[in-house]
Amino acid sequence: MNLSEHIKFSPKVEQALKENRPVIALESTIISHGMPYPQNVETALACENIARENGAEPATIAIIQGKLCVGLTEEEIDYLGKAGLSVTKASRRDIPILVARKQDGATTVAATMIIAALAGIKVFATGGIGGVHRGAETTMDISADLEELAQTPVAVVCAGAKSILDLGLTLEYLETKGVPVLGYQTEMLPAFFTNTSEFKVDYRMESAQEIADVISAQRAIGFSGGMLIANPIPEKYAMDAKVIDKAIADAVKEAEQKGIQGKDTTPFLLAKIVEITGGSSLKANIQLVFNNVRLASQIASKLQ
Ligand code: PSU
Ligand code: MN
Repeated sequence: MNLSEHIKFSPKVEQALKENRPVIALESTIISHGMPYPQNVETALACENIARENGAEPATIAIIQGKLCVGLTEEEIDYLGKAGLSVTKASRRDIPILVARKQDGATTVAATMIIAALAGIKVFATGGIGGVHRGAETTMDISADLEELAQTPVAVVCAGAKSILDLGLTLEYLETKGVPVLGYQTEMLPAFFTNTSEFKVDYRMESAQEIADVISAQRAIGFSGGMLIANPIPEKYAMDAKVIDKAIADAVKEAEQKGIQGKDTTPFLLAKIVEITGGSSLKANIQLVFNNVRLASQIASKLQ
């Protein structure tokens, strides 16, 4: 068996890659585990349109019946959205099992990076990455996304990190692993729902071209890792810091009380925050993802 038996490209993505046109990767855990139905499916389809409007072919990535799929049909996106938590949340460790068993998996940032890299896609847009969780000094809950950023050559555009994570420790971990953290038109790490935090990014970038040049340099000198591009939520969609901080603190407390662990932690917290904020966090979440898709598409276009 060789790799090509395991990867399946959609015709549009295959064509775009063949013609060396800009392509961006999109993940699928955000669809099944990151947002409720039907907003998850609407958002995923809207992201694909926004990528095309900005000159990039979208490749939404998931594992379907054991195939590493690069580019999904509308039916597949709808299936992942409807199935929700019943689909396996697939990170690096899960991929061989799902492939061997010919099962389905919604890919996390880590797994999406792996499949994007196999497909030759260099830029990936998401909402938030996993990171070092609050309390990780006792739980050791550190997302596999960080290890992937250290070793897989894909640039990930996100809206910073949610404060369900320990932002300071997440940045320390990325520094140790040698992952560049670039701020798009900001010196401060955005905190997902809000456009700033008390933490600094490594470098401020002014344009998509400047970011594309850093990616090209990373490849040219033969570095194997990825990089993180933090793109602040547009001001008009940003949430009130007090409101969202309280919602996150309450969600984290409830997760502890209920003994939520391991891969269930992030989806539990995401759903709880939507519930506590009466859906206003979901609106912000959707807009920041759109904003990231726009920037990722521009970067991919400049990389050509
Ligand atoms: N953060 C978000 N939304 C998400 C996720 C994280 O704001 O949907 C998802 C991403 O797929 C990310 C995964 O890769 O959760 C991280 O999960 P864990 O913390 O279990 O590694
Ligand atoms: Mn974890």
